[in-house]
Amino acid sequence: MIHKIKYLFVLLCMAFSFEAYSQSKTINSGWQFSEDKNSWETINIPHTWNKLDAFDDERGYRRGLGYYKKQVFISSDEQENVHYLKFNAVNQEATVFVNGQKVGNHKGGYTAFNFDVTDFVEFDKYNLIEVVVDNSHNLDIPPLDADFTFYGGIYRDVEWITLPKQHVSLSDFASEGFYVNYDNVSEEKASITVSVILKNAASTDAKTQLKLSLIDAEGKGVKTLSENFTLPSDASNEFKIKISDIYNPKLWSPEDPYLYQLKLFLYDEKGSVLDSKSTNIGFRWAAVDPVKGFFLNGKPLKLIGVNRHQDYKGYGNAVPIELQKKDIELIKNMGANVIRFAHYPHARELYDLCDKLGIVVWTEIPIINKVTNSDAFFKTSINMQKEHIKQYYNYPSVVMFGYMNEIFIRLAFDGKSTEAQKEELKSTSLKLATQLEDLTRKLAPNHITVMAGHLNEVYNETGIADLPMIFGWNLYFGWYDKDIPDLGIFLDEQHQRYPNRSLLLSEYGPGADVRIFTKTPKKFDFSIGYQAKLHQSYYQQITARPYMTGMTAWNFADFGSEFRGDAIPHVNQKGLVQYDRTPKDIYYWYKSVLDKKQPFVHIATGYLNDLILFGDEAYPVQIFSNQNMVPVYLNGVKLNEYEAENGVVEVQLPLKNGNNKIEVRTQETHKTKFLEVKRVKSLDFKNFNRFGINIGSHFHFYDVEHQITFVPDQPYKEGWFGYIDGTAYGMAKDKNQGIPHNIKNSTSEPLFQTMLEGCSMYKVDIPEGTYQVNLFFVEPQIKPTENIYNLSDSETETAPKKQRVFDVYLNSKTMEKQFNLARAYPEKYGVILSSKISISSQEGLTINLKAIEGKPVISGILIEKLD
Ligand code: GCB
Repeated sequence: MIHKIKYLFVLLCMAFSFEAYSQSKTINSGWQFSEDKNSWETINIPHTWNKLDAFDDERGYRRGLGYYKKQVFISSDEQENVHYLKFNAVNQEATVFVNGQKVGNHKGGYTAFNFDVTDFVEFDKYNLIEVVVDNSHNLDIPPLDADFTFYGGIYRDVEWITLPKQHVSLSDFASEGFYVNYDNVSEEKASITVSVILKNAASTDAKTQLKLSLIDAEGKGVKTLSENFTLPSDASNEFKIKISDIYNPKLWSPEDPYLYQLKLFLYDEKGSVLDSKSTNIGFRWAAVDPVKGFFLNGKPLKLIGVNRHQDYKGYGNAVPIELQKKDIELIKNMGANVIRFAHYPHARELYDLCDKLGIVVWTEIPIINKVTNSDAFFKTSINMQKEHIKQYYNYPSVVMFGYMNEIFIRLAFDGKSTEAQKEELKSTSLKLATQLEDLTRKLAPNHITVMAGHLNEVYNETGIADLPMIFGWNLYFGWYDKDIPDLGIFLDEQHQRYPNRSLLLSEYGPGADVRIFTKTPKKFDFSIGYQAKLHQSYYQQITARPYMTGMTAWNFADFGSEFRGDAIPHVNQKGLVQYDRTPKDIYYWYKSVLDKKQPFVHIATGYLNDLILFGDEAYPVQIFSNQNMVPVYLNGVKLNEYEAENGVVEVQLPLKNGNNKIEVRTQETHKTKFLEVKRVKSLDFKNFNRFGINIGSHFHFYDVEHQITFVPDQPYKEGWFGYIDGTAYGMAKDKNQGIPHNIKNSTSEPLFQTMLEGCSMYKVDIPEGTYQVNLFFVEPQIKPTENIYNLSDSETETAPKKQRVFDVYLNSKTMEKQFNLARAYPEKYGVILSSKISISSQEGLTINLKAIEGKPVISGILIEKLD
């Protein structure tokens, strides 16, 4: 017993002595934050001041300054130590003060930085830390411009790190101070060389010992090495230790992410621990071949996965790390084997998780869309890439280091610059790319360098696409460009022209809103059906081409993009999961083709519900499965056993009126979905009392706000409903240009966005009765006809030159006279006119839009039967 207590005591002492040496603690709680230094609020890190305003037109997205302060007590027990203040990310420029004195400044919002604050600390006192954060547009800090929101704030952990005078350096671009190089890895044998930067902050030389242990996943020691180093005073020195002859190493791969641990201990002369570090070790080797694709451990591996942005609904970029880790689990669970952390380094904990779960990583810095021709921009970019590589170097999952995305996109859409200015921009971009490529190859000689470009010949012409080891194309055929099958045509042509270039499809995907579904998916309709169609085809096209190293879908999740408006304002909706990470159907389709471990079935009805079906019309539903044969039952009756191709079968379901039970039953799986349907023979309002039409559109829209699924539009059919004249507005062949985004006062964007223009008559054949009729309108001109909402101005000043003015009648009853959306409402304002009307027998409802000037528009109708 006494022996045991003694043992415990020794252990405790060891723990304490260890603690007294190197210690890192997060100081995230209870900071004071202010936008103006007048009123302060108490917040916790992670924090951003843009989590709400970037989604709210009324508040407006504030890019500017944010002030943070916090007091930290430092005891005189720590007087002999050195002190570091570490910020894991602050977007995008931070100036840090301790006790009123400036300790430093850092530019760049996605990498860590630290300051040695030893000389600023006052002991046995509260020390005041102040941070001025700036996320204003700054021409010297990348990204200058990009399709995501630049949330300002201290959004990753802040740490106070206390170290003995001799320690593993923290000053090499805020890295961990040691780097693992895999010199030689094969199935038989491996060796690693570890470079460690040891710092001695004391004014005398110090004798130390560095011990390295390699431990396998079962916790067994594989190799241990110790070396003695005398550290010269006031200096940092790099030492290299080689661990060789590791026989039959277990290899790391997505299938079997076997990890070893490397532990480093720095001891003083007496044998007490001064500092310790550890990292995952994954033995693997990666290679690319321009004809055969990507290889891991000598075997071909098609990289299939996603891009990820770090923000999350309701949090901006200040997302709790546990929530972020869920993303990586979801991605793995989908069957993906690669993540492109776009367009900037993400939290380091996630890379650790990629090591553990087995996901190959492409990581990059945010030099996007455009560069500035200034020394300062170059300097920040180079510094950022150094931080990036050094901080993320040791994760075995990190296979690819990148540094630029679509760097010529501004140039391509620039109508203003002269040819000379354009040439200058090209050569500046090329110059910076060359510097970054050289730097990356030098700092990370065992990694693969990457860059992504958009569909434009300029990447070939300038030769920029030949710099990296893999060139990523971001291709949106069937969305921004031409059609879905053009993907393969383009890639084959590129491969033929540049046979020595390794290619990856680094981005692709359409926007998709779970509220939108249709039997006839079309480009730019944001339907889940179109999303399925595009992804399914892209997957086939890429897997059929061995030269393609892989594909990463844009994007894992919907994300905030302040200037953008898809079917949800300020959100880019190309996610496979929603902004709150609820999977869209397509997520499950990927699982059905990528994850073969367990039998899997998904019935892709999404938010499809409360469908109104006319006559005997059937509705097509896709079923995703990794099984070959899919037996489908409807309401207990077997319809058929269908053969799944490319992970999918589409079944025309003869749904009955009421609740339908769709089942897929195999020996191993049983999936059920219920679908509520109203099957109608006429608009008799017998088994429904509300009826909504999404005018000008071919899709159903499930409207949360009005709690109804609007049916698609059609030309008038007797006994039903439809338009007599008019054309669908905005759904142009190629783009949704012209559709108003960010509709004010409503979340029913897709209802307002699609509309008929020039419709003078719309008929709905409803029986005798009293109804509430709601008509939906919005002025579709993005730049409305002149100045709109300025009622105080005189008529002559504001009178639009060209406008649309029309009278609205329900049957013969006037609903609105001289209706002028541009004149009477703010820009992009969703307007609802509502009126009660009694309809006599045989009369039906006719909406007459009588043009006075310009062409009338109408977006939707919702009719409710009152009695
Ligand atoms: C791209 C960009 C990405 C955008 C995406 C889109 O090519 O690289 O940042 O978000 O397109 O959705 O348009």
